[in-house]
Amino acid sequence: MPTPPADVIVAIATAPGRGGIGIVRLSGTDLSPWIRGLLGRAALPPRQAVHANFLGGEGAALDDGIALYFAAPRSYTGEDVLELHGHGGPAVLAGIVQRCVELGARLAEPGEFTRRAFLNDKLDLAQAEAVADLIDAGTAAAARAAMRSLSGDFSREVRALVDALVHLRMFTEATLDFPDEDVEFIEAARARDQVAELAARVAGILQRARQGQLLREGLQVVLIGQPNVGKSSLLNRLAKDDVAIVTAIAGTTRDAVRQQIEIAGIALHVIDTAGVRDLAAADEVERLGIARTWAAAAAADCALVVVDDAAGISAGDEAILARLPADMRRLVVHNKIDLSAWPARVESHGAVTHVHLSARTGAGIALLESALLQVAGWQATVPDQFLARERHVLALKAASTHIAAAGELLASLAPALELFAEELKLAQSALSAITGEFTPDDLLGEIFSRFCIGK
Ligand SMILES: Nc1nc2c(ncn2[C@@H]2O[C@H](COP(=O)(O)OP(=O)(O)O)[C@@H](O)[C@H]2O)c(=O)[nH]1
Ligand SMILES: [Mg+2]
Repeated sequence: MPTPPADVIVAIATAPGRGGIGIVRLSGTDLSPWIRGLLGRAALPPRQAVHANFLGGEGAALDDGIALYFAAPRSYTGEDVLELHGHGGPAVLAGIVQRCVELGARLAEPGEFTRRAFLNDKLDLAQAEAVADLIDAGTAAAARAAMRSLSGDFSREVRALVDALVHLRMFTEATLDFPDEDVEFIEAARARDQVAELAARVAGILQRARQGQLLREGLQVVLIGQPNVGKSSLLNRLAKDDVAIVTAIAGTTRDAVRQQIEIAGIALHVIDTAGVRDLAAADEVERLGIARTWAAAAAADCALVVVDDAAGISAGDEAILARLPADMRRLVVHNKIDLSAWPARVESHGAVTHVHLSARTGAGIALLESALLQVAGWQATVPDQFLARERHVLALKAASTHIAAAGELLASLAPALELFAEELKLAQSALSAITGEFTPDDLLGEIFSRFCIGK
């Protein structure tokens, strides 16, 4: 692991704008020039709030606040850290940062404090990512799952798997030196049982990570259908707010309206679109709106195709369904059941779920919400999700593929132990990438550049 750069970095750690307090944070190997220059003191006691003036170049006070000093390694970054808690105004904080730069500090890059924490082994890569995910979490459930990863639960499970793989590899490598004992090896190490157990553990973690990925990223849902079937009314009902204009005039919605809603902690990004109809009937604005409808549909994870319950699925609706990408998840919503007095209900026709409801009265909306969660792949029964990223899910999938391959090799009468050992090794390196044991520099750059400045 490379040694972290020793230069002193500085950034405003609090959100931009005005606030009760604002925090400027410095990190580096020796902060005494800043303690002297900014606070006029030779040293600060670690981990104690010290009330002080923050001094400008001429010795006049820029602000009056609290200084907190953390001596390495007991700090967020593992280096010496100085936090200046001042008044939360943009000009005040910019003045303090400016003074720090005059004293020789450099402006921190996004995520640089956390990157240093990672390089100094204060947290592993999955935990560092959880820091950013916790800050970005849009729902309470996502925040809880991020906290679980940040506290190291996810990393611990992954590490335990890596340890088990290493153990089995050691056994295998030792046997490889005595080629006649292959079969005894399998018996002695209970290798088949061990591989089966590893496969089950990876599958369990993968399931929890998949759910966490859904929590983190949510689902893009597009409302699509013919004019006047009630798409905008349905959006308003789901959002519990009047976000889209509703009228009895066909062609009211011109531009796509986006709204984030939350169901059981999952963020759904719902897009209401212009109704799809014969282009000859539409004016130019509506034609452009219809083009946007198809663009939005192409980018979504799931389509809610809305139809009029009394009319049923018309030829126009069939055409819309046929034009959706073949692999796109879809639900058909039969709206306006209040007019026909049919009860709200869910029906499955083949692989497609149909929900009969009324956007006007709200009857059947709860059925639609649970159908949406089901289409999204949400399993409320999976406990303790880890707020995982695509990267983690892919690594877990790779590990599970290699463990399965290892299991198949063992199934043969004369197993090829070299290949078996190789599969175990590949599974191990896939898992190690999650916690960052073997992580290329460009991946680190990519991960930390997405952080906010000051974290
Ligand atoms: N009776 C009844 N009318 C509805 C319902 N949903 C929407 N509407 C009416 O249908 C018309 C078109 O609704 P709108 O949401 O603008 O449809 P869109 O063109 O698909 O977005 C409006 O007059 C709505 O009040 C419903 O569930 N029941
Ligand atoms: Mg509309």
